[in-house]
Amino acid sequence: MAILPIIELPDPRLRLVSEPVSKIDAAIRQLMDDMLETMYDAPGIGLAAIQVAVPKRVLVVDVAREGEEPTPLCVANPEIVWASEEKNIYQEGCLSIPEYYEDVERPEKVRMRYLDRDGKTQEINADGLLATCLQHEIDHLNGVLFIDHLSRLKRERVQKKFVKAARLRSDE
Ligand code: GNR
Ligand code: NI
Repeated sequence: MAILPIIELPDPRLRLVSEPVSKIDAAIRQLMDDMLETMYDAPGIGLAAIQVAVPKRVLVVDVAREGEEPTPLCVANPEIVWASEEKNIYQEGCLSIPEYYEDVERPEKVRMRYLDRDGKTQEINADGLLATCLQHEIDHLNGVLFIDHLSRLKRERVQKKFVKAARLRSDE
């Protein structure tokens, strides 16, 4: 297992559309394990492969709270097969946009089809924080960030702040 570096805004790779996985082999399982370790270390409740610079349709989540039994979920090639009309608002954050949090509205419940760590097709119903987190991660696989769900003013303000921070780092 390994902790991988997490890429951050304004890294253009965050805008890539990730490629489906053709089969779950040892390398994909290794990637999933490394992503879980990276996510727990951060700490975060979800991580998409592109956040560790791998443009494959792979994500991991665990929304169990501290002190609770861990509930890791490893996902490849996810598809939302149903989303509720009812919406939910959660304050979201992203490991690729550190220390920025905003409310985002998304469907409250979703049904997701995916390949598990053994390459078996699965479907799960998710609601609450898990539903929000899965939608946030699937957005990453499509090059979409949670700030894309905010007003243009807010999005551009955050983007500029991170461009400036990157410039200051490279000027050192
Ligand atoms: O750790 C994370 N917390 C979070 C909180 C609300 C909604 C979504 C998330 S996902 C985020 C980790 C991350 O950036 N995943 O891509
Ligand atoms: Ni994120």
